[in-house]
Amino acid sequence: MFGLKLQSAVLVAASVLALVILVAPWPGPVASPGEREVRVRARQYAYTPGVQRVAQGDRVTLVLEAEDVTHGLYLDGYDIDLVAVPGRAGRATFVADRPGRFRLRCSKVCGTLHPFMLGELVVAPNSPFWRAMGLALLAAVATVAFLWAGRRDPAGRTSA
Ligand SMILES: [Cu+2]
Repeated sequence: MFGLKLQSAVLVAASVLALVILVAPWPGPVASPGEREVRVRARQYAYTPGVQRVAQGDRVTLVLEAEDVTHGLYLDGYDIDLVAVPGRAGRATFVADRPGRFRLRCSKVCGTLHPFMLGELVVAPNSPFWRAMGLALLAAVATVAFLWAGRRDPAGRTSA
């Protein structure tokens, strides 16, 4: 009887924890991977916005718009190079499969301060991946706890 109660308690606790892992708000800028269009406006000598955020796994279309002169955008880590002329945007699509912070820099000489024309792309770790890892870990711990609770049953009774 005691074992049964303990096993039920383990089951209830595991279910509650699983629910928490599944629905708890993810602390990050974006919730889940998907299609994402990232627009960057370029003018001497800055990108707007200066920092872009996507989620790991996102299929990102990077669009570069030049507002004054011809600008480029080289994305470190992903080896993407775009060129935009005023009125004609440059674009490239890629899968943001690596998390981290990646530097953007202008790849077309656009004036005296061209070397300082920088930006950043932040690829946030994928939340479904970490939720799945959390669930897998919970399942392992709950299984061990459930079996342990069953062994404590004085009557040797186990329930599945
Ligand atoms: Cu430039």
